[in-house]
Amino acid sequence: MNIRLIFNLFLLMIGGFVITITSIFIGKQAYFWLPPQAAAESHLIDDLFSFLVTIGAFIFLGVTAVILYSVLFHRANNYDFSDGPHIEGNITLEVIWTAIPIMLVLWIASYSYEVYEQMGIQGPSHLLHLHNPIHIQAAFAEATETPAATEIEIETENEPIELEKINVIAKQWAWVFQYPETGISSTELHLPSDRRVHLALQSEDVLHGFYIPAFRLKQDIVPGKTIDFEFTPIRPGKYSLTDSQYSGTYFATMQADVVVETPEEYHTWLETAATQTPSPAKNQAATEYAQNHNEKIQTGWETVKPAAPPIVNFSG
Ligand SMILES: [Cu+2]
Repeated sequence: MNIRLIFNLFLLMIGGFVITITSIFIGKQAYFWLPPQAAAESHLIDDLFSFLVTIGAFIFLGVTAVILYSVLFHRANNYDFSDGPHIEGNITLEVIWTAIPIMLVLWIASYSYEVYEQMGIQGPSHLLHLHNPIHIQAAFAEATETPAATEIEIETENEPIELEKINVIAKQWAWVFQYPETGISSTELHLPSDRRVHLALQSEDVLHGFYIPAFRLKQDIVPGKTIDFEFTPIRPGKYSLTDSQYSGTYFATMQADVVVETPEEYHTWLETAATQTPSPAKNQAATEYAQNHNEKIQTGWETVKPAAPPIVNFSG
């Protein structure tokens, strides 16, 4: 072994070690770049994010280190204009640089899917549809068993006993939250902490997106469909809900406050809201539309007329 080879191997080992440690450190930092973890699901997402940042940092630092090594140790001499060595191909190298990215992509995909499964945000009914219906046998399954039947039993067993049910209505441009058990409505979303919440998402007009960054949850609301959505808020506080799908002129005003409070405070809020007579809520889209239509100079460009301000018990 010559000195050069020993030096290179030593450098590779030291470099690999330093880059690995640094990448893990950067990955841990990723937790601080995001809003507070206000729902149980946010931990899963943040772990996944940290994992992706670690891999990203490792690749970035690895590539940068190789470039630096080449620049420092393999620099051509001044006035050396000759061509580099003619390399025809290297099967081993090509197999390696194809196999590693494939494995990496499969690893990221399976981990992401696992996180999605663990979140169970579509509720137990959705999980049933993911599996094979009773009539259709999977291509690889033994014909003697009906796996779907056992699947159903497991789902009902796991079903949470206490589910807080809330209807969410999205329209141009307002969010309305209905609490069917008490019959009250609100333009502010109040949620009890440490309870599994079941939302039934509906749109009255176009596509909207239910997005609460502090919960790391985002779901499109498709008109003409009721979408079941489940999660568990864990951290009392005030967060914001925004529309993640562009839905027209006053889309930017489609925001609502999300208040997570202890179950006791939540029930007090429900009781207080029930005593209030329903009245039209303040609606920025309707206000801005009226203002624009009262101005002396009219552009003549028509816009979608906002829905009337929602009539709710509680308007924040
Ligand atoms: Cu919208």
